[in-house]
Amino acid sequence: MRTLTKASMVVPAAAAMLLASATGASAEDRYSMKLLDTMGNNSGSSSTAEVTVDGDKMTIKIQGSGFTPNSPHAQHFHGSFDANKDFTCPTAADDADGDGQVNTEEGLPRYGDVMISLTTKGDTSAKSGLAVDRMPVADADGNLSYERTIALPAGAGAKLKNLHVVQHGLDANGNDKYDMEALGESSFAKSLGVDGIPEEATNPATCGTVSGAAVGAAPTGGVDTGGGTTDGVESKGALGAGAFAILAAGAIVATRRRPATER
Ligand SMILES: [Cu+2]
Repeated sequence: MRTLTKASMVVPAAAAMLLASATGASAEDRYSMKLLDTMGNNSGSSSTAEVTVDGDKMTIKIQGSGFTPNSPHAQHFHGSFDANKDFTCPTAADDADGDGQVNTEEGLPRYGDVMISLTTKGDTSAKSGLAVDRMPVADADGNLSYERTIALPAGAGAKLKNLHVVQHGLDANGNDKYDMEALGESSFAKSLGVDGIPEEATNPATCGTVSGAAVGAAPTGGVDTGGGTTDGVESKGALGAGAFAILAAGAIVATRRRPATER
């Protein structure tokens, strides 16, 4: 009788533990995000993202539409893991030169540096921020799908809600490709020593905060927005001139192909 009593006590305890883990007593956090053209860049792009954080492991799924077809779209978590530095998504107010596009440099003070590069394979650190050969490519209809599980830096999982996702690359003149005719050359790429990259390829297309916080709010830290313009991957120092090599090669191919397709 005594063993039976013990067994009957153990079973409910085990069941209770199972129930606890099934009802979210684990460290898993889920975020549903909308990635929108908060910049007013007329990208025509939008995405939904699902982020699941389990300790320092993150799974992110992105489903988007309205992207430049058959073209790579760099995408990153921007901001800072330091909760005191309050970066967020840019708005049209960040269009410093008033040309109707918040370009990469204009967005940086608002959205901060690259923290995680959402590549399709390999490295996901800030160093891969412009590894366009490992960024997702929109299909022929401009739809973009992405899913990856990423090991985060130690302690970063809990801080992910400080960040936001930015997807880059838009088609301002609606000709289904990145070209110079629309917005000219990317001054950002040029600052990295790579000529001939269309600004369309580098401008932000969508943005969404992990926390769901309102975009474009004034940074709570006053003027200290974290040095986003000086020490990150999208600043000059962290990238070699080869960062855009693949994109440059793609542009050359597109240029060469054009006469053939128009003939
Ligand atoms: Cu970015």
